[in-house]
Amino acid sequence: MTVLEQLTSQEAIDLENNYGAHNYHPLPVVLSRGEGVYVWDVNGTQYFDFLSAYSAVNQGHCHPKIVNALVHQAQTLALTSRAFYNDMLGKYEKFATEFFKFEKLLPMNTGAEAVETALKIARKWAYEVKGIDENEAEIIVCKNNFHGRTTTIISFSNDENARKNFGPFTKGFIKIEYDNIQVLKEVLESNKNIAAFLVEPIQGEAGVYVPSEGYLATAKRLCENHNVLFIADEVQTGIARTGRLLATCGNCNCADKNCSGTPEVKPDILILGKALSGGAYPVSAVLANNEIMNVIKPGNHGSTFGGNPIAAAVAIAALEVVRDEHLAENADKLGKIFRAELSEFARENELIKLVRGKGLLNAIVINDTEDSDTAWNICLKLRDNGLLAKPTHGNIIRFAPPLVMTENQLYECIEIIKKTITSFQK
Ligand code: IF1
Repeated sequence: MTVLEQLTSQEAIDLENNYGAHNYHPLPVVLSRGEGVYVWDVNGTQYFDFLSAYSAVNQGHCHPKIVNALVHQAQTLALTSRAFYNDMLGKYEKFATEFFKFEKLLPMNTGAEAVETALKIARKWAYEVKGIDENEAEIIVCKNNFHGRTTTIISFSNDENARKNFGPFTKGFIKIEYDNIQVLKEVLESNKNIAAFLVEPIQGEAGVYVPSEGYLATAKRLCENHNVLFIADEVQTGIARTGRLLATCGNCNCADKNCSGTPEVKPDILILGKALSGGAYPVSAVLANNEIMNVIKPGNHGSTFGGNPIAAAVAIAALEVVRDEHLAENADKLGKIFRAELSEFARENELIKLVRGKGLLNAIVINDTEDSDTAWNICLKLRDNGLLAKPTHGNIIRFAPPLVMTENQLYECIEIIKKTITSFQK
């Protein structure tokens, strides 16, 4: 068998089991092609993609504008390292900082790297600007967070699956309950060594938990009052996924051409990844204004691929697609239809406990025990019915299609979901 020979599903699965680390438990489907909202398996079966590579493919699979930018730059200049300047990075940094209304951008590759970068910036700012004693800085995080899988990040996770036997862990983090302003206020008032508060505007992996109205704005205001940096991890919620350019835009309407750029909650540090490249290439970024970002000096931080010319070209194209195809507006409109239709269906169907989300980041909570395999079995049946989705934790199924989906396609998918869940009627 040559590496380019077409595999059967089982051959592909066997190869991964035999030669790959077993760090995932994928749904049994072997994909070989993607375009827009569709993916196809090795047998040519077509599916609606309702995971979007965990919100990395917001612009749709293999978007021609993004792929063309990737191919052209790859044929021109792929990688220089940061030992030298290149003619793409500055253009990207200017474009992206103006796009998100910050003064500076630090380019990285994966979301976890960008989270680690934000933590380092916050700590350095705490020592050199706020004046906290060195090595005493604390960063507040939320229980049930997901920010990546590095050793420091799992140090403040409470997911035993992600933590067990990976110690010893990094110190300097205080875990509080998500969406609880009172406990955040108490920690800020009782501890002078707080550098920052790191939060997901919606807790994706935890099960698409949307916080109470005003939670993020009040949390930001409390941080301001205590000279603490508000860090928004928008790796999953950013880039139009929740119906706004950023989830921290809140009710501010990005579709308004006169967007003042002062969203409901302006983070001190913004973390982006995933759809920053439309899923075509690993691109992440940390954005902040000069007073914070200028604590970083040559030699403090970096990465071989961070800010490479291909990443720069792809990210510009990916953001232009978000803007020119009005993806935030579309996500807002289709998300409202999705939740209305499935909430109505839930009222007549005992298997669905509730539907929640924002924009096209939604989840259905299955009315079964946490350890039941009902959600998994529903996803297997959804696959058989032509739609790919996957449970987050236990009995919660995340539904996150590419933001380029049309209304007709959405209604077709809603019918597939309803038909599938009905077939599980006890
Ligand atoms: C996997 C989860 C989602 C993220 C937020 C940082 C990162 C992520 C809010 C790190 C990454 C990915 C990781 C991916 C599956 C997916 C995921 F299930 F793991 F938790 F989306 F919810 N901040 N999320 O969601 O970014 O380093 O992965 O580029 O690990 O399988 P990354």
